[in-house]
Order: sequence, then C-alpha cells, then structure tokens
Amino acid sequence: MSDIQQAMTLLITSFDRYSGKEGDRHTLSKTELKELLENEFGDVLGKTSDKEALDRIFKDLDTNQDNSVDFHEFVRLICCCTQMCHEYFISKR
Ligand SMILES: [Ca+2]
Repeated sequence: MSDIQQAMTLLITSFDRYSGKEGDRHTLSKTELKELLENEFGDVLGKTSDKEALDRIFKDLDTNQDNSVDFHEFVRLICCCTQMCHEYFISKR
C-alpha cells in the first residue's frame, strides 16, 4: 500500500474509532468530536475543555447543520490543517 493509501486508511479508521462510540456510528457527536480533538490534535485547534471553543469548532465543521460531523465534514478539517502545515513547512525551507 502506498503512503497516501495508508494515510487515507488511517483517516477512515481513526474517524470510525470515534464516530462508533455513541449514536449514529457514521457521524461524530459533539462528545465524540471533543474526544477526537483531544486525542488526535491536542491543543492545536484550541482547548476543547473550553466549551465555547468546542462549540465554535463543532459549528464550523457541521456545515449542513444536522448537529453531527460526518466524514465529509471531518475531511475538510483535515484538508485545511494539512494545507496549513504544508505552507508552514514551505516557509521554513
Ligand atoms: Ca453535519
């Protein structure tokens, strides 16, 4: 499996690990998103212990406003973060 295929597989399995905890196993509830952000991002996107920060992130990700974050909405976050990291590393070269 190529590096990019491995990255795609990891994104899917990582999402599923959190989305399967409660309710619809194909979407993230706010509680599941909080756990994912804490474990996978640390404080990179703000402190998830800050309820307002978590509410804002959840609202920004939930673009179809169905009160859950599906894989499509989650991947947008990953794309944005990956682009920001890429720009950071380019500026350091
Ligand atoms: Ca949604």
